[in-house]
Amino acid sequence: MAAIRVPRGWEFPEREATPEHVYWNRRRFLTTLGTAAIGASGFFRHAAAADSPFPAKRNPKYQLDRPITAEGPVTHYNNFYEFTEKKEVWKLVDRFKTEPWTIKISGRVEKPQTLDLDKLRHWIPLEERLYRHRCVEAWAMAVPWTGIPLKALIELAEPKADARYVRLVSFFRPNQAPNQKEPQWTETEQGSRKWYPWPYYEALTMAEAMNELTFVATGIYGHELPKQNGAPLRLVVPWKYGFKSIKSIVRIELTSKKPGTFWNDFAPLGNDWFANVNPAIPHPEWSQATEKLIDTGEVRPTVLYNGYGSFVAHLYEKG
Ligand SMILES: Nc1nc2c(c(=O)[nH]1)N[C@H]1C(S)=C(S)[C@@H](COP(=O)(O)O)O[C@H]1N2
Ligand SMILES: [Mo]
Repeated sequence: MAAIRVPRGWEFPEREATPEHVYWNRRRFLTTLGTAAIGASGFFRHAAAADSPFPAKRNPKYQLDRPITAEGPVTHYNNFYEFTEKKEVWKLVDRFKTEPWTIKISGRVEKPQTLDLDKLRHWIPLEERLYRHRCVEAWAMAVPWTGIPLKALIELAEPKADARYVRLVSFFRPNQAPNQKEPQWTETEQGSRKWYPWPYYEALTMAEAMNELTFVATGIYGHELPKQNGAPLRLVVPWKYGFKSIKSIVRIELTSKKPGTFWNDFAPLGNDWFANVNPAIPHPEWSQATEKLIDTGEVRPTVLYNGYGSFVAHLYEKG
């Protein structure tokens, strides 16, 4: 269902000419206007679809150590290379069709599934969680996601005993995602020129995938995910660098062998397979000791596992 379009404060054209820090500071003044606009579009959507799962109840277990990042920056400063290698993904997503959407769960499972996302949202109750989000590029934000634990999806398919990894795959639609069109070549950090191995793919160990933190989001800030944030369904693994949190998932495959991952295969230096946030391991081109909040510009020390050690450190301790 299409949302009713309400112009938002941050879409005013003068932003093009505004230096970034001034723009984001001014954006904070506009929050009131933005919230009112979202509230209105939300109201009409819900009136038309009485069974809307939004907004979902917040799960109080997951607490932040910083304010929630303003919505404008979170939805207008994105990494989504299928569309562009620049941050302004939101300008290029119009042709991307996220409805209808099905997700296949296959591989080492008793009951392979083809799930219709629209139905799924109503079968499994959604919850909201506040998570820190840290990109390998050393910027960070704090986001209210709406979704379900990945575990709930995996359990629908009944994993076999030899399932050891979970591989997740994004869409391949060159006609809808301009940066998937060939021929376009890019320079890797290692100096060789090669084309991205679309579609984007990621993987977790089974224990990581079943961890309570591992989340799949269909929403953000109390409404559906915008396309630039990975609609209609994206992974959220908050103790890992953002590239693990694969967007717009079409396939989930349980495997017994370790699958490759997009960034680790393409440019392994700085893009570790596990990619756990770690201030002590620098990227080859920059330190990971600190991170910069995208809305305020505040610089904070990076925390091991992005501060989620109490949930996940046991996964990596040698026994
Ligand atoms: N399919 C796909 N998923 C992706 C990416 C991508 O380019 N394609 N970029 C990743 C990176 S590097 C980050 S930091 C996060 C960014 O998520 P956000 O734009 O919602 O903040 O998405 C990740 N998921
Ligand atoms: Mo990232």
